Amino acid sequence: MSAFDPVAADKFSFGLWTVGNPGRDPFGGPVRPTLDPVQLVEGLAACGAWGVNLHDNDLVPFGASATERDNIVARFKAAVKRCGMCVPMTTCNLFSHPIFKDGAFTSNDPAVRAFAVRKCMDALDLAHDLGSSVFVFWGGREGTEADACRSPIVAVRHMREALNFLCGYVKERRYDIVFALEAKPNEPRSDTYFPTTGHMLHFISTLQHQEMVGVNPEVAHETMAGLSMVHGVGQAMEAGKLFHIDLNAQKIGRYDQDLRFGSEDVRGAFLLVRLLEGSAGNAPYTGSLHFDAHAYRTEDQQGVWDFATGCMRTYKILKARAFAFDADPEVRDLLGGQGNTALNDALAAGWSLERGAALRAAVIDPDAIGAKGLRYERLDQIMIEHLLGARG
Ligand code: GLT
Ligand code: MN
Ligand code: MN
Repeated sequence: MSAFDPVAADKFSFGLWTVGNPGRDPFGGPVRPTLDPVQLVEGLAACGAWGVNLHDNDLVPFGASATERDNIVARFKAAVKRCGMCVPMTTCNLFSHPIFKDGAFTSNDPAVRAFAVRKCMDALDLAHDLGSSVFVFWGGREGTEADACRSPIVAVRHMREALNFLCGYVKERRYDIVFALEAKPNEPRSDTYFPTTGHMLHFISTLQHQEMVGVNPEVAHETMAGLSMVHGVGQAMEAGKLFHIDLNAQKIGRYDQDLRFGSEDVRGAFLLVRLLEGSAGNAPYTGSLHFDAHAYRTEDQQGVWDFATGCMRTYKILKARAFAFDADPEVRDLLGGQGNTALNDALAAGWSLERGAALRAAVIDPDAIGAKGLRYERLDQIMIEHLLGARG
């Protein structure tokens, strides 16, 4: 067994919709057979994944009777148990059925909003039944083309009402579940409400039970918005709001590609893993590491398992590279020396008359500081050399 082979302690998970993606795209139909959820669980277990995540309708078809549902769920739970896996996250499909064509929680029609909330209540029951501790909300249809159709102010209010309602449901049922909100700037809608993780973070602070709501940033979605995933995730971690993460890869300026983790922007992936693992000294993220990606359309089922294995191996290789980088004596030297610690402590302690006076009295030479090189060229080159395997 190689050091980069996945083990349960890594907490790697995949959605049924990821390894089960048959390769359909807007220009062509499926290129792979649709596998049964039980086959997908078995395949994931064979690859060494720890968890399997799902939408309600990835498992239970829309409109199934209660008996059908119970039989499907019982069979699936038995497979998960037999394979030694778990279902760390469940979510609700609020985007496929035509009723959601103009949004779910933000639809103008109260009947659509009620239907969406009710569907989530059922999906939360399923999440509890499967033992999930996180419930993701991805509002794929919460947006517009004809923007005159609704005020964005009203859309935000309706979104808040739905989430407050569902937080109330979870509390009433005493489910041990938290919510994670996933942003995306566009696709399938022309413009999505709450387009970035930053928008979500502020919105969460306006909710009734904000302590049970965090974010689920996705590499592809932040990249589509032209933003730094690492910075967004860092802000979420600092706020104690990184409840889940969707790992994949994406080229800038493209449709949502959901590529194999680390297959594009390797340095972005490296910096993300470094942050999540805390190799630079920050508190690490301890939740599950979910891959929301799918195999190229060129692949058959074996290629899908190659893809899944690749996501996990690349994560572990980057993790080893991150720790090697942060342990490198030259890196420690370059990042060491935090400057004037008295000023640092005064700023951290906050305003007081005394500290205000101390700041005014401190000897600070702006020209000397401005003239000094920071040696980031060297730092970045060392990082590249670690990444390319030429060092450490
Ligand atoms: C869909 C979307 C993803 C979301 C999933 C959860 S479904 O595949 O593209 O980004 O995370 O609803
Ligand atoms: Mn996602
Ligand atoms: Mn995506």
